[in-house]
Amino acid sequence: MRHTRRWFINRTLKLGTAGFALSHFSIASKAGQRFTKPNFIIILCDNLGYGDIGCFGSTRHRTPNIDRMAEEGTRFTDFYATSGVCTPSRASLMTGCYPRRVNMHMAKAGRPVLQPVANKGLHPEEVTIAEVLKAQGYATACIGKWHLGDQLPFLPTKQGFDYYLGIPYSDDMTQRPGQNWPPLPLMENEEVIEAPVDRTLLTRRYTEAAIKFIEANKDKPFFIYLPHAMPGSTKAPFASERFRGKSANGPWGDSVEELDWSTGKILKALKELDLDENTLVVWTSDNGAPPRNPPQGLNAPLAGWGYTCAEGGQRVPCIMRWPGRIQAGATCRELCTMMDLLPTFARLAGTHPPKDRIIDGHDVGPLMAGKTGATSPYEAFYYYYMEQLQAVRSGQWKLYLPLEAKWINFRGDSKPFPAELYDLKADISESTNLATKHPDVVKRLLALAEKARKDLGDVGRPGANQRPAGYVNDPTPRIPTK
Ligand SMILES: [Ca+2]
Repeated sequence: MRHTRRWFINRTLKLGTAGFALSHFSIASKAGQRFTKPNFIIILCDNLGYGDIGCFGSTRHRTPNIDRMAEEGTRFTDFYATSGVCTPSRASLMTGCYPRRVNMHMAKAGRPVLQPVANKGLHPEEVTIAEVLKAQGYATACIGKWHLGDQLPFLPTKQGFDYYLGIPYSDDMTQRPGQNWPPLPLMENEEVIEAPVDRTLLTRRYTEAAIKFIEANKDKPFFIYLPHAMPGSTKAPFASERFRGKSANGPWGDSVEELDWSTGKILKALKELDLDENTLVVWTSDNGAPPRNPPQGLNAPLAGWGYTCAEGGQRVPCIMRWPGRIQAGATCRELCTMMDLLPTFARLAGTHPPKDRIIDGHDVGPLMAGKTGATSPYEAFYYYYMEQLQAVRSGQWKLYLPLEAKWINFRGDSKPFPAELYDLKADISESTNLATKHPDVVKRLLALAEKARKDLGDVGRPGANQRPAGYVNDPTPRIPTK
């Protein structure tokens, strides 16, 4: 693994400006309207489970706005986050790469995600979705939870975002004894504007900021990345007074219902500003609902919990809506992932992903457009738990790899684990192990796993094509400057 203590500001973006054929979507506009590039909005919830919203089967949470979004768009039932935890997952979404590719698969030994004042962050030379789009003339905003480094060289403003508002890491990382963590900082661009921030107002404030950004940029292409803090990692998620105590599922349900309100407000703003038909909205989650006793979030019908390589940990609800371009009321059951957003958005914006490095994601335009016969671009999808490759999916089959020492927690404790093979098309809940019945399939998936080990690495084994994360020598806390 190549580590570097230096990062270089002189960035050579080999993005080019050549116009790409918009083969899957025609952007022909209404008579009288000028040709414009589409706007993009990614609404990313934190730890929201597969079964936490109505259109994915929840009967506990009232999510009429998200459900309407699904009726007006396409549901993706086999959409994956690349990790069961925040930092690696977000690194993938931003770069279109597996977490191990960009060395963001863990913070350090025993730590899956970055903590405040960490010396590590997404390497400034990595090219984010925001940078790809900014080069195409987009106004770009990140509003919410960043979690890819809280040091100045790693902030959203250094990764292609014109505007940032949010907490740079998890909102459960509040000041605590024995840590040099500052009071929970709400940042605007590179300044702390409030600390500790009132967490009950986060969803509302983020929503208002997103709408303000839409209004301010309605006449030019924009990209908003809206990684909400909720429901998140606190034992009792936060909601504003209007939603607090109102759901049938405690604080978790309250926060989900406020996220639904937020989604409705944003879609309404697009409609009122006549931007509906020129805006692609993607709604998803960074990983599955974590284990709680008693349970709060729900991943059903998927098995397992967030923070793991179970389907419940990494398969997340996803809805994409773009009236006239994405089929209304449709369901896509092909495997695709959060890594696909960068290549797909790049093409839709008339460009392409960086060509000087490996990008793992694919252009899934044909799936989004509901093209007849369009299939998943993935030969295999790899599930990593921190450093360890634990499972592989190819087509309908998911193999949990046989491991002499399978990591079972973040401390690196392990136990031997035999191969488990599931047919996800017939058995979404991973209930019947078919490993002994289909040795041929096991063999094929083991070979695919070996390909990943060579390329991306595994425990104690660097991959041939990993890239370094960024590091600083003297990390400082984010505190108010005045
Ligand atoms: Ca998360």
